[in-house]
Formats: sequence, C-alpha cells, structure tokens
Amino acid sequence: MTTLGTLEELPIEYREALTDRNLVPLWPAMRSVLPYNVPTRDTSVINWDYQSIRPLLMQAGELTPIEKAERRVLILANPGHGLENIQATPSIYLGMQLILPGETAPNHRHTPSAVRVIVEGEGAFTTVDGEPCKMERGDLILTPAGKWHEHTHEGDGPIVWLDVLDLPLMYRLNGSWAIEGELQNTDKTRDKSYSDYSASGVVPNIEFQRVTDSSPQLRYPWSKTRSCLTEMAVDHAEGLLSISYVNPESGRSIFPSIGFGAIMLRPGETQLLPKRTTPVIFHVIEGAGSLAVEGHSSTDGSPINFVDKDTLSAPGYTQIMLKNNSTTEPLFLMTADESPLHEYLGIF
Ligand code: 1HN
Repeated sequence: MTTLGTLEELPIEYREALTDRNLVPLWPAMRSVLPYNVPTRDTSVINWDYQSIRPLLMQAGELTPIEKAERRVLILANPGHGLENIQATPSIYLGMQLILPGETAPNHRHTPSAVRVIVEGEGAFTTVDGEPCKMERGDLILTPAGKWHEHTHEGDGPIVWLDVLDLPLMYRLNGSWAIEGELQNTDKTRDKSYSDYSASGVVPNIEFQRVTDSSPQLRYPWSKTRSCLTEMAVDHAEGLLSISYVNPESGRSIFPSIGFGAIMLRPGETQLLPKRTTPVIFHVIEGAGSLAVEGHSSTDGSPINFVDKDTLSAPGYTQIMLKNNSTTEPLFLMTADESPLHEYLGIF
C-alpha cells in the first residue's frame, strides 16, 4: 500500500493559500474517502428494546400534548452515526410514535417517504390522500412522498408505531420539506387499495397508471405476510424463509429509497443471512431470538438477545446470524434496508 502525503507535510503558507481559494488537496484524505477493500461502516449494532422505550414514550404523552408535538416521537438514533444526525442507517430514520385516545396528528405532506409498522394498540387509522388505512399490529402503512397524511386514534389505549423514513437521505440532498393542510376528515370506512390489491397476482383495471415509483397499495396487512411465510414453511423444509414487500404494479421495491421485507425462522432454527452491501434494520413482530454480527456484539462477546417489539440495526458488508431462541414457536421479523438505492447505484 502506497503511503500518501499528509496535510502536516505541506508548508503552512501553501495550506493557507489553498483554503483562501476554497481548495483542498485530495491525497491526505484519499484513504478515508476511499478505503481499501471495505467501506466505512458507521452503523452500530444496536437493540432499541421496546421494554425500555415504552415508559419513556408514555411519559412523553404526559409531558407534551399533541398540539405541542405535531408528531409525538422518540427517535431511534444510532450512536455510530452520531445521535444528533438522527440516522438509524446512513439513509434510514426510525422513530417510535405515540398517539393517545381521541388525539389526531394533523394533516401534512412532505418529500420524505414513510412507512409505519404498528407496534401496539388498535382503533387508529392513517388517512392517506383521503383513504383511511386501518392500523393493526405488524401492518405496514405507506405514506409515499407527497401524499397527504394525518393520524386519528379512536381506540381506548395508546397506539404506538415505528416510523421508517428516508429522511436522512432527503435532508442531505437538501430536498426535505413539508406543507401543512386542513384535516382530511374522511367519512370512508376503508381505503380503496384494500380492495384494489387484496389478492396477490391480481391487479385492478380501474386506474391505468400501471407503474409508479412508489406503491399504489397503501396498507400491507401483517396477517397476509404471516400466512404467506407459514405456508412457505410447509413447502420449504430448509433455507431462509423471507419475502419482500413490492409495488404490486411493478414488482419492484415499494419505495425507490428503502426496501422492506419479512423473515420467518422456524422453531429452534439458526440462519446465516446472505452477506450484503446494505445496512439493515430488524423489527421483531413475534417471538424471541438473538442477533450475532461479525466483529460486533454485546460487551461480553455473546449475541444480542431480543424479544417481540424490539428494533435492531446492523451494518452492511458483514456476516449476520439470526437465531430463534424458541424450540416450539416461530420467530417473525420485519426488515428495512437500503437495497433499492444500492441497486440503482450499481453497487448492490
Ligand atoms: C412525519 O411526517 C411523521 O407523519 C412521523 O407521522 C415522523 C419524522 C420526520 C419528519 C416527518 C408522521 C416524521 C415525520
């Protein structure tokens, strides 16, 4: 490996002359922007365990009325990226959002795209461009870039969901902005994508814009994903059981930025995930297990244990091992990653 010259080796007058002209020499920075063999991997292995998040989120419900919050969220920030940068991975933002009975989070729309993964509670819905999307445990509710959305809670207990947005990417592109709107106040009882895309392999002939970058289906019920994975398990005795959430019109990722999927581990099973370029987020829908990431683990060197409702992160370019800690029950995880961007950029 060639040893490159450093900044300190350059005469101070020369460095000042460069700075005065907004110039920077490349060679002292070369290895850090272009390391050999493996990229910089800032994403730390973290478990944001729900058991410790929940009381703090409920406290936010007492401390801050919805009118003072607009969105009452605790951000799941990855220390590897610096907490102040609100990144879970380089381009993914995560937050736990709380709405109390009778509250409405006001209508707005913005350039970042968002998915909500429902964590607990029932009786709430997100209205997306006039379509009310019911929120049940494990469901994915999409609010693609530019679509109006407000959240209404008519149930009894609190409702909590995980927000997954491409906000860090959008923000650094200087492309993140929002518009406020009047409440949509729909009197519809369900969203039309519920009927339009209720069967896989069957698509409606009512709206003829066949391919859009973001999925026209707004709600992906967990019950369907779960039954698909358990049906797959009947016909596949071994191998990784996983699905991708896709735009039903194009077969491609539901967003151009973030890819979503789900994994099932059979009782007692351990799976080595295919080594990939993209960092990944796991959210535990059902079951208990452990995560082991090559070169990263808890301080005693053992894998990180998790239970349902926990959310974890792992960097790219590493070997990831998942284990189902139960010998009788399956384990179900949702995943979010940056694969659509890596594919678009030709590095996946
Ligand atoms: C947003 O619009 C929501 O609509 C949640 O629920 C979290 C974080 C940053 C920017 C916009 C929501 C958000 C957000």
